[in-house]
Amino acid sequence: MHRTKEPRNTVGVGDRTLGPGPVLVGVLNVTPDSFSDGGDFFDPGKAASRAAAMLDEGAEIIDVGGESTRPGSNPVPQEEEVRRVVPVIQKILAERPDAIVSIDTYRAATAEAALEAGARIVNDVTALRGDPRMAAVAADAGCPLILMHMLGEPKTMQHDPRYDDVVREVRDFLAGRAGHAIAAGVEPENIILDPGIGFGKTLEHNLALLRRLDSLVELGFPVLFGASRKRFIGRITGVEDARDRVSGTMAANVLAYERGATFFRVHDVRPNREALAVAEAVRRGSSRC
Ligand code: HH2
Repeated sequence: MHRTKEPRNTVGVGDRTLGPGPVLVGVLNVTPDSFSDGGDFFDPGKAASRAAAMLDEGAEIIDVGGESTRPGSNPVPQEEEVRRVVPVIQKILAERPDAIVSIDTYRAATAEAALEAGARIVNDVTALRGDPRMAAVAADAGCPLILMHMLGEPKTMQHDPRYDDVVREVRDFLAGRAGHAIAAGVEPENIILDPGIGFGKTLEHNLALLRRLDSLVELGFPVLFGASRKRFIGRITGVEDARDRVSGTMAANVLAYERGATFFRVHDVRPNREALAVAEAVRRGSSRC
């Protein structure tokens, strides 16, 4: 049995509060091989311009990653990951000092280098299982920490993933990882949970997690939803090219917002911000403008 807690939909970063309205997290992949934008932002100048454009479109966080976790991808050496992300974080913050950057890594040394360069959130797709030092790094930094569910590892995770009850198993896993993080010294207020859409999940698993996202929200931590351009959207809509999956992504995000998600990790910031602004206005009975 899990205990139901009051939903929480804000997180503090320095003197800023993110939420309770929808928070757009702009994806910045500094990789040659990401599934939808691989190679586009490998150059630090291009990456920083992309970050600035996403901030102008309404992103509140820029999530910088130096290793693709798409199905079938291979890990990159840790030093190479740092060489990719640190100059980009520095350049973003030189141009936009107020930007909130998160580092998408499961490696403690990369997280440390990114935090040193000015990142203020750690996004760990292994939920602290990838590196035994990561919990201590996040606890010492006192920064928000995203814990994501993944079954298996990127290389093989889409080879016949199976669950008895995907919603219960993902919820129990995330509750356990949040407990582990808190035991290691991470403040509960800094924890964000993520069902890990597409990470060891079939189309049906992704749909069940979206349909029952409220059961993750009930754990009492803000929830991040990351469906942007993913394959299950293409399977439903028939859109092959990942870059053209924005309409399906918007629909998924609005449904996730309705079920209590606060953070939305997206490649296409403006259309998703607009769709979520409408959803928020309906919920609140007025718009922000
Ligand atoms: N999805 C991807 C990468 N990081 N982090 C969180 N917290 N949640 C997600 O759903 C998530 C994530 C995969 O998408 P993308 O970064 O676009 O692709 P790639 O891994 O190929 O770089």
